[in-house]
Amino acid sequence: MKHILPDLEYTYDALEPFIDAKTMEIHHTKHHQAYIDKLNQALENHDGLKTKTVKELLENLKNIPEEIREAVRNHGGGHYNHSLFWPMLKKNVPAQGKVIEAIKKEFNTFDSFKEKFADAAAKRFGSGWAWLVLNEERLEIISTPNQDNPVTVGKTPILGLDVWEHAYYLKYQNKRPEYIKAFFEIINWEHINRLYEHALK
Ligand code: MN3
Repeated sequence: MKHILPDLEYTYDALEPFIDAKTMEIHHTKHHQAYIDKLNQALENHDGLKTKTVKELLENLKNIPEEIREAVRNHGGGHYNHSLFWPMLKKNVPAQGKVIEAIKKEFNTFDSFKEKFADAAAKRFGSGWAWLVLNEERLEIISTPNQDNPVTVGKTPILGLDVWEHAYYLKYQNKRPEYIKAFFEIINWEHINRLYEHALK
């Protein structure tokens, strides 16, 4: 089983003006595709791993043969992170549902959640991701370097933001905080709510 690029559920210009169409197209067809190609390449001589989902590979990273562990971590992580990220994005979805109630409970107010999440995203040095995760029963904000995914440390991603420069540089150049601010306008809270309810089970 080869890993393949998932289709987007929307057109490349669907997130304009918050994320431009060109960035979306390159990000999906070039960057995401490259992670998949390199993951498939790494798994080429490891038939036992070819039946595993990318999530299973990342959950069990320590059991991956050492000679391909870094490749699976980076390229498998890149594939999984982006596969999670695309459906998290949609314009004009109101912030409501069980996950919003849980966010308010954990972070006092929705604004203070936004502030903490934006802070984690802004302070991630170099390339990486900011996440809202479920850790046991509680929501938590973390960030990860490179393409590391929270499942490797036993946490369930609920919301994620790609803060690699390739995610925003064409439109925002070095202004990562402006990209982070725009992100809050395009969160598909219906989808995030489904991820949260699923994670609770
Ligand atoms: Mn990316």
